[in-house]
Amino acid sequence: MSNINSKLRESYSLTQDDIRYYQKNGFIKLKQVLDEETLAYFNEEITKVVIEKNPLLGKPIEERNVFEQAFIQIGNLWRTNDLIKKLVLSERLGKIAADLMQVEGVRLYHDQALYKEPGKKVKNITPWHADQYYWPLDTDNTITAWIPLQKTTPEMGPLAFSMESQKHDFGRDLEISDESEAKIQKALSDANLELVDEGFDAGEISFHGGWTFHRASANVSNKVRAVMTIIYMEDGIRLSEFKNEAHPNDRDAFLPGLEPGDIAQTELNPLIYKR
Ligand SMILES: O=C(O)CCC(=O)C(=O)O
Repeated sequence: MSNINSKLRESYSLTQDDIRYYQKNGFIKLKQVLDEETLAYFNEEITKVVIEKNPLLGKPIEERNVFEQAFIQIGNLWRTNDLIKKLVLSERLGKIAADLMQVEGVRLYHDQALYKEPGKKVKNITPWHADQYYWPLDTDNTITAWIPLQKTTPEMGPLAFSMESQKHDFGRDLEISDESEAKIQKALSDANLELVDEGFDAGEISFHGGWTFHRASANVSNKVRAVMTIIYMEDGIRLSEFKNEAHPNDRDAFLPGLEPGDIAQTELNPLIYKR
């Protein structure tokens, strides 16, 4: 573990081109951010917790709603496990997030594991959406690190991104649903935006902004797609007004006790990186 700890602190060599690519396109895929040893270690640790906490275990996939079919979702794992905490609060990942967003510092908004089960019978896609629909945050400076815990082939439902879609505001009012899949797909096609939908090598991680539209195909392989995500927000930002039903729920879960206008900072939102 001490070896893994020091790797999680080491700086990743992000280039100016990487930063420009992210700023233009709203996402980036970076290779070799984690090595195979680190990945295997966290795959085992995170999978143990997901199995222990899986609220959908035993519910047949055919009886789940669209959101539940897309993936098993377990949040704030860093609070339940000191080992996972090392990954979520990793300075290496936090600095990449701050550099891509070009901000002085980042705090944790929350983490979540997203496990997409193999589903031959049900098309367990993740419909098109932008994450920030769910977040009561008064900023565009949010970013998600999507960390596949194994090599992820196209058959396993890797995350796919619509290039430069953060510059468009259609569909920002849609939650993850069949409706978001259909309407956003149409709007993105009408706007001729390019899709990046490719597998991930082991250790490759993507970062996408809060308003970047993304989706994932169904997992039609015979393996679970194990993914950990870490959501960062710029240090010092404030809560926005609540504009939909998700906002007070997210506030209760990730920013407890705060009101619109307050600085987004509670014991659940540690500072991960500051220049
Ligand atoms: O893992 C997935 O299928 C969806 C992930 C996602 O939407 C996200 O991390 O923002």
